[in-house]
Amino acid sequence: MKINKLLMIAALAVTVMGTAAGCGSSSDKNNNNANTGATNNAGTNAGTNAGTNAGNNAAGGGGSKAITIKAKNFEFDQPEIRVKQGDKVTITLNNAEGFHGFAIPDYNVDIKENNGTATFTADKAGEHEFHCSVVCGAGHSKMVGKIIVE
Ligand SMILES: [Cu+2]
Repeated sequence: MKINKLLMIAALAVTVMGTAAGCGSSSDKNNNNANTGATNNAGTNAGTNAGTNAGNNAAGGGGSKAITIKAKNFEFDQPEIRVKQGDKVTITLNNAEGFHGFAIPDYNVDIKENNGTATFTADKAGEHEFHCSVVCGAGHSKMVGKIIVE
């Protein structure tokens, strides 16, 4: 009976010490985690807001823009087209030599006839590939370019 009582006290002491130690170390870990998380969130938010605002400010479009592209074997006369975001863009394809098409997949544009036109609103910022959409010969795959919406 006396031995049992001693054992119980010893066990209780170990339990209390263990709990205290466990509490302290886990609370330290929690504090570290909370600080790291807060710092990361602040960084992400600042970056996103700055990017969005800059993009909106840069967009001064909304006008109409007519562009005629001349195609020959095997290139377009403008490998790079620049428009403002929000512009209503009308493209005319003029086949100066050979027979070619003009497609901008991102804007669902695909002109396949000589002096054909397509009109779209340049609402997606960034670079969008365009290419010849009529298999025209040996240099067909080289007939690519990009439209830059800024
Ligand atoms: Cu082609």
